[in-house]
Amino acid sequence: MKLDGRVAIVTGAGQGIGRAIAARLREEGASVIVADKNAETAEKTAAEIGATAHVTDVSDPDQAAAVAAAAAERFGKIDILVNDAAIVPFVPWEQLDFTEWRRIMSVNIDGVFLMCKAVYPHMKQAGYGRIVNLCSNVVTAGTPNMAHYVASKGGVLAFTRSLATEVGAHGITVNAVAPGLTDSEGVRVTPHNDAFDFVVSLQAIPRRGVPADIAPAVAFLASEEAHWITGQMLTADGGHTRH
Ligand code: 4PL
Repeated sequence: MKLDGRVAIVTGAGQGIGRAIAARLREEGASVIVADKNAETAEKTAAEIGATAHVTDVSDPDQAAAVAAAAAERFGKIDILVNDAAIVPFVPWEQLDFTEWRRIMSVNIDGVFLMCKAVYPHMKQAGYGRIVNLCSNVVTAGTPNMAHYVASKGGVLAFTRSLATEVGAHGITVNAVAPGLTDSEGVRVTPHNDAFDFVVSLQAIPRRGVPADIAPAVAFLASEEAHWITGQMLTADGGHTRH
């Protein structure tokens, strides 16, 4: 299998796209740490896929450092970091205030920064690493009712390119995967759930995206064979956006 012997941390892996990614990395042979702020879903998912649960709020510097330390302690190294943890809000611009803006930024962009900082010393020392950041096709589509989320994902994309440039000499690649609207638990509880018919009508492939549609793109970028690809965004959205 592609990821035999590899050690991966997947944030936001208790449910949704993160769960599908964690399951896929396990199927490819990796040891996986399911990091999620929700202890119940983290433990349930970890038990179901044969992974290790770690309760982690990625917006907290100490907790981000702790999950990296726990992974390194248990498995001796960290080969792969998938930054999936994110909040998916639905707030029209006129209702958007600074408290809500900061709530999204603290997880969606601060969390990516903190997790990259936490794993970097381990990857640098090994001379190998694969970082995959979950972005979104909203950075291309300019999707409404989530300007703060769109800004956070634009930040993730730009950060991905810049970090890739700084760490390439250490054998570390940094890429982004951009899903479109995907039928996950996080989306289902928001009014985005009512947008599926419209979004499907824009896609080249006319059906709802599901978490398992996203995982293969992440597994590829997390593999050794993606070694010449870095600083890129791979869109996996059924052809909704083309750019
Ligand atoms: C096209 O990432 O990509 C709604 C909600 N619509 O979170 C997303 C689209 C949403 C998206 C997203």
